[in-house]
Amino acid sequence: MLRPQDTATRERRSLTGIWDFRLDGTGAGHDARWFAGPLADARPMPVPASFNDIVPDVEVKNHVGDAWYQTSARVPRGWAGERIVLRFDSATHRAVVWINDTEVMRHEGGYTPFEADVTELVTPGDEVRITAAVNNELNFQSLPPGVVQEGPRGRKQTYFHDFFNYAGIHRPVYLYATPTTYVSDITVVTDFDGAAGARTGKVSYDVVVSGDGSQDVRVLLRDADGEVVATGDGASGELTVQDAHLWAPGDGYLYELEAQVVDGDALVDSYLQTVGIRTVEVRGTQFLINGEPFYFTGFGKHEDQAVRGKAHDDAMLVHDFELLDWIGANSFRTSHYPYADEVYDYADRQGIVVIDETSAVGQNMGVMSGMMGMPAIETFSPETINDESREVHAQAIRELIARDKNHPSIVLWSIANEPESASDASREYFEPLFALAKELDTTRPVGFVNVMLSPFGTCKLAEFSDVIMLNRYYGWYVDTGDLEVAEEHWRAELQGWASLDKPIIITEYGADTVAGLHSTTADPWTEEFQSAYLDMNHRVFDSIDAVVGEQVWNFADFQTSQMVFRVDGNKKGAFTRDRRPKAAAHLLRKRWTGKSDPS
Ligand code: GCB
Repeated sequence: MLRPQDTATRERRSLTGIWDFRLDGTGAGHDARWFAGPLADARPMPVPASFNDIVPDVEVKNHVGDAWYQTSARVPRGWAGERIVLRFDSATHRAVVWINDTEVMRHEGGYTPFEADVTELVTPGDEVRITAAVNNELNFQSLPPGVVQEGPRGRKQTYFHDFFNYAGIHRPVYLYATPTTYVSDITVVTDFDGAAGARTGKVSYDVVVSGDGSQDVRVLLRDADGEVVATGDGASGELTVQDAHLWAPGDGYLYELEAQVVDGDALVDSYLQTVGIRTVEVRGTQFLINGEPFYFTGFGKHEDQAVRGKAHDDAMLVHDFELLDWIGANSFRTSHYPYADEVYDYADRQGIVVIDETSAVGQNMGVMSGMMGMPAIETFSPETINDESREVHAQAIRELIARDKNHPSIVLWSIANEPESASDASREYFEPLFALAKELDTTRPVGFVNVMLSPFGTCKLAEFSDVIMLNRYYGWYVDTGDLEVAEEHWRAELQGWASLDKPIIITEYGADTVAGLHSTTADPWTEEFQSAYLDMNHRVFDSIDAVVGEQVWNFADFQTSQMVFRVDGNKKGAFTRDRRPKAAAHLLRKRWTGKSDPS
């Protein structure tokens, strides 16, 4: 499924703005056909935004169930004779969508796009009513999982992950038009020959055309100056680029592939696909980009900010990337779900390396009972995470790779964060999912993120992972405050993992820190402790060759559900939620750039 574009043959109309909105905790709106007319008793709600923090009302913030959104839009007159599509970049966590009185689509999963061909239901020049019932409930068959319980004050959502269950329409919505015969998919895979200075780039492409018209395809590859550097005929082939400028970390050089459907001399459709020529390979304990060892510096991030919650926001996007540049980060992980398309586009352009993660987070009841004092239940069982859940997970992997496969910035797929991984049941659940991801993309390594509860020697999934990704909190959740003991324990465990002859990325290490809290004795929660904690971790990483990356948890403070050990959210950010640096940010900048001046 390709993103909407404005090209010589395509046009899109954004439906972002203020929509009508109404909560529906009992699901009454479906039977009452709220889609069949103007939404009664509606209040205004911005799209994109999480609805939770827009209104100062706990009922809105903690709402469980459906949230109805409605808008109307005029279909451009000029779209007569075109194929017209309605697209949501995401709706969290699932949605049913109507055009006027007709249901046009349903989608499960809160972080990937969905769309419907609505040509037959709309008349160019006329207005249409668009209604979406967005549901935010989490259960054992959703990603991420959760449980809805009846409480004294109505239904309450609990979940097993450490970020607030923001919901709503988080990303843009479009009506767009394409020709009736159109490019429906493009896959590019890149490679190169030759040494630095005289590289010949190879761009294999595969274009899928849908519709009844001409299926003839022509492709043109342009460099960043707009010069055509290669052309090809046919729906698939390989283009050769003399003296190719490679995409590399810190150098987001992009070519642009134009895929044209042609009918003789006539242009039927045109779609533009950016291309970064680069390779990714795991060899022994090395992670190679363009054949050169790469060391990840950066963060696990979140899509999270005040007021908007998880909504995409260009100002925040650009600001966050400026901060990544300032601090010397060359990478981040899209913890713990696929981010907005715009984020990967920008990472491609900025030469920032991305570990792309599914929304499989919290599949671990051990963490819940061990750390959060919840009753012990089995993670994988017919009543909890089961075969149906696995199919949902498989679909999430399919949608992630289908959406993101052409981004040069993405070098590694993470199919889950901290699932149970020491049991036979976890192995049974995950083995086919690793196989699926590897089958869908043979060009990138695949991994998952291991939790402390499955230390070295106990993990039953590591053998399927091309890269070992570890989240460890020695000195914080264990050996709290005792950095000397923590250092010994951490080094001992890491030496074990290093014996597997795979690259190791530390995908999380961090300490909650209240900005402005200080102590001479570096006590937990102070800025001094966060710095000392990071220094200790860095000593450990620097002593182990197989460690090829360090991503601090987290880039910035973020909102969570209410828990006794969260103070207005998780405070492990190097930056505060409004992106002010803590002392740790300066420490990281020194380590990653060598710079210590304040600007
Ligand atoms: C983890 C999780 C992350 C949490 C973090 C923490 O291991 O992957 O989602 O926020 O720990 O701060 O506890």
